[in-house]
Amino acid sequence: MVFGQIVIGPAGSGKTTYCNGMAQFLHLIGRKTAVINLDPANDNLPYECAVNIEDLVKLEDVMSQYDLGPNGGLVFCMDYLEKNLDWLQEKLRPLIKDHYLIFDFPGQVELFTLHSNAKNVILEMANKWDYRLTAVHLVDAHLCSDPGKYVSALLVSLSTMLHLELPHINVLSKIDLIESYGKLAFNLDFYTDVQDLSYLQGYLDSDPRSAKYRKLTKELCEVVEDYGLVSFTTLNIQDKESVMDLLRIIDKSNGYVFRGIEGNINEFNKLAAAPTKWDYDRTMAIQEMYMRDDDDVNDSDTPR
Ligand SMILES: Nc1nc2c(ncn2[C@@H]2O[C@H](COP(=O)(O)OP(=O)(O)O)[C@@H](O)[C@H]2O)c(=O)[nH]1
Ligand SMILES: [Mg+2]
Repeated sequence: MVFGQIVIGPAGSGKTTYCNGMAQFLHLIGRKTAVINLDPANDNLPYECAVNIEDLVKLEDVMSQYDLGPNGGLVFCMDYLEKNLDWLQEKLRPLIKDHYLIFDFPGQVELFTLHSNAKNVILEMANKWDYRLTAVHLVDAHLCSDPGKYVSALLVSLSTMLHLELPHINVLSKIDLIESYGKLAFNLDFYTDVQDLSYLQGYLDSDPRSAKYRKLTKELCEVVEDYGLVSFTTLNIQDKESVMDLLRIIDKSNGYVFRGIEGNINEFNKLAAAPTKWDYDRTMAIQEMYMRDDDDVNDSDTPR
């Protein structure tokens, strides 16, 4: 079974840095990983990519040939990828045997809230090719420093979740820099848990510019709260603990954590109901045990 991550989020939110950091971390813990660059606007990739969309279509060529700007060019490139999915499938074929896949996607928000091309690429992988994928949606933690920007981050996160229909983790990236934007109006938990947005209202009212949009903001916050879907986890890509904590959540959401125990419904139920942190190391131990058993069986050629 193929497992992986779809890395998305606005331009500059840290996607490429994340793909590099996460791939290095996975390499350190012994998980064979391939990073696939599907963002034609990425240059100077910090990671060694196993597949690069540049080999299929180049943003510069598209922009000059069709007289498009960078945004239009990217939409074209995603359309082109959607029409050439067999190219992607062929490139991934040698990897899917034993690699965990990380996809670095473009940062144009409209690709994940509005257009269907990137979504169709992702759904083809998830539904037709049966890859188990989690969307890792990065949002720059800097947006917490301004209540208006925070509301926009909530809306983008919610729209992306509803649009993609995948297991989805929202991440406040670059959390190491959060202090550098001044003191936050609320504790960090307030921003990550998204529990009672009415407190934001009072804060927004104190700024005459945002007071003008009081009613609109209130309604938008109510939409986010009524769905009850958006919450965030935090990430400092330089910090191994932080990357590990995020990986635990991702592994549970796309089912990687249940790998190897499909046949054991009791074990499956226990793991599904347990808190993420607690069960992780135990799960890994169980998986290793099952895999060792499998190896023993295979080695001795005993019929199962
Ligand atoms: N301090 C800090 N900087 C980061 C982090 N992640 C990314 N960056 C920086 O943010 C900038 C944009 O990152 P990039 O990965 O290119 O974003 P992308 O456009 O979403 O792919 C780069 O200068 C990175 O070095 C982080 O966790 N902490
Ligand atoms: Mg990038």
